[in-house]
Amino acid sequence: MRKLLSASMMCADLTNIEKDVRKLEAAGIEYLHIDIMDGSFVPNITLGFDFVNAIKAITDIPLDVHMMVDNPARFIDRMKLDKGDVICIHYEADNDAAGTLARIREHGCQAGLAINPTTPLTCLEGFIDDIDMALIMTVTPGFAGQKMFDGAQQKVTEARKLLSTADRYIPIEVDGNMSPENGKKLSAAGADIFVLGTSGLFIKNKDMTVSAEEFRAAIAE
Ligand code: S6P
Ligand code: MG
Repeated sequence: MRKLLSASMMCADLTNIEKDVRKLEAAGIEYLHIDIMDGSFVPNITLGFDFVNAIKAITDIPLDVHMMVDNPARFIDRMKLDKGDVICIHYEADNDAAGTLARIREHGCQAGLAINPTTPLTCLEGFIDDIDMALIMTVTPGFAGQKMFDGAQQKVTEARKLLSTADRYIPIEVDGNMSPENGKKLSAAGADIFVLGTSGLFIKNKDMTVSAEEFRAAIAE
């Protein structure tokens, strides 16, 4: 499939979010990635459901909501989303991930399942029929500005192999330290959607359109 870019909104200018949304539209960014944390599953708290709904109301770019919260099912209905949007939950945060993924689909969205760097890929095996996207975390979730873990490329290669057993194409999203260099390696390994934060898009004194073009050029090589 065509490679897609997803902008990590926790790295945007929160004092002038609409201005950044318009810049991301101009840059042709395909998804807006919204990190929701609960201070329990991860040791941080970032954006919330009001932010999701506010962004949804001002743009047509599809949303890619990354829920880093324990028991995410209780919050699905809080977001006004549609069929182009993705809600991604963490395998590690939910004792009934299959049930929550089904609920996300009933809510009218695409369902994604995320795994942490330390979670083995075998954990995805039982969910292939339940997911529309797999999110391979390339940093420990919680904070922007970290370093990609060493085995990320190998893990994406193996994830692509595992997902090829499905009866349809399941995109792989990668999140954490997506610089053009890291994006290039993971694209070659089979990643499709790249979450761009401080390493790839929100860079001080650099135009977002230029950063996005540089990233696209790197992953096309
Ligand atoms: C981290 C979160 C991510 C970050 C993104 C930041 O918990 O899920 O989406 O916002 O990784 O990008 P970078 O380039 O600063 O690592
Ligand atoms: Mg994220």
